[in-house]
Amino acid sequence: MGEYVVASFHVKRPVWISQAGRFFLSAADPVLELPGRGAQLWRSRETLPPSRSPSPRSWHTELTPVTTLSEAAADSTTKAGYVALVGRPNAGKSTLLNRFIGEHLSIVTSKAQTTWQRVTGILTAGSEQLIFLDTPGLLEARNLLERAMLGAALEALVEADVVLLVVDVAHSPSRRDVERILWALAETEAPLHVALNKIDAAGEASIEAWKLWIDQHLTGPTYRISAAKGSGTDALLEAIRAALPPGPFLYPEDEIASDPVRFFVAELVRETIFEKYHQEIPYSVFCHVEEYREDQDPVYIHVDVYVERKSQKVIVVGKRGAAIRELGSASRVKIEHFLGKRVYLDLWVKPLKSWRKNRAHLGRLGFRLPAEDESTTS
Ligand SMILES: Nc1nc2c(ncn2[C@@H]2O[C@H](COP(=O)(O)OP(=O)(O)OP(=O)(O)O)[C@@H](O)[C@H]2O)c(=O)[nH]1
Ligand SMILES: [Mg+2]
Repeated sequence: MGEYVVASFHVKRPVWISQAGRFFLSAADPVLELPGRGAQLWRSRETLPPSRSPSPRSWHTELTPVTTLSEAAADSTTKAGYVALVGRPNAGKSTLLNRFIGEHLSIVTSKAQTTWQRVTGILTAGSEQLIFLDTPGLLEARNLLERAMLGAALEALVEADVVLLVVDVAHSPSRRDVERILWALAETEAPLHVALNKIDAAGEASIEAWKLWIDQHLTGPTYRISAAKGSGTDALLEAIRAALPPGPFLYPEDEIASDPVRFFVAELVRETIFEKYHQEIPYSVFCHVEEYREDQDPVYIHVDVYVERKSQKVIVVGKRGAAIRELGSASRVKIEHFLGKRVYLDLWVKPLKSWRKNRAHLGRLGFRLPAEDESTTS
């Protein structure tokens, strides 16, 4: 009898389940992309040791798909699933993810379009595991970066077991809001829950306007919440837990994130850029950890801060380096809090010409372009 291998494109690497139902994460092989939604269960022809992971190319021959995860887990005593947090920019998705996980995992700012890539937050409680996917806002994409952002949100919708639409009820729904939401929700068949967020800052008129629109166009329960203050979020979490499909846990119980520490470090610098700079600068800057030396005290971290033009470098660095020094010290405080360690942060500002429109640059920086974009040139 072979072992089970769960492959999913959220996990990005094979997960092994022994006969006893325990999970083993294999080393590093990226998993080939599987069609369909959610995780799939594959069975190897023979028992494979947990340390051995087949290369993606050999998967076709070595592994036979036996059933879907939900079918195989019908008699499972646990529940687990992907919960996609989607909505318009600035609705409070990342604030809600952080509230659920209890950590500042996903960056939050008052400016719209803060989240650029999917952020996974894992909550294991009792016999349930919720894997939250925080996503970039459902925007009107004007450049390649924004197309990649929108693609990440749509991908999460396709993969979700439960969809949690977050709307900002402090503002009445605009035509663009509702059009974009309906367009995106067409991607998913998963059960929908709607969080009416920012209830603490909303008047009854805009709440009623959203409720009326939701009643007319969507099916699924609504919850009045404040992700920032925490009101209503426990009841929402309970409802989502109840909606999870049965299945084995997809991550170890003590894991809260699937992204590497480097990702969170770069994001904290980017969050600080959103706080310290204005106009087009936060939207033109991307941060990438180039070097991370954990064996040193303080931990040495070199972050490349990419700008699109030389003139932006002048602004980011500031007069006699004042702005970059301020950025460095504010970012360092956040990173030290996140890591629980002392940090030496080295920021290097580098022009990377029009990187937001350049497929090769975006690919190197870790963005995934939607399939239809890959065959075209920008
Ligand atoms: N008053 C109030 N503000 C909130 C609430 N939730 C979020 N915010 C604020 O709304 C702003 C945007 O929050 P985010 O969590 O970054 O929103 P988002 O949906 O992730 O935004 P993008 O990543 O840009 O799509 C921040 O200033 C938050 O502090 C809430 O319940 N009440
Ligand atoms: Mg966000």
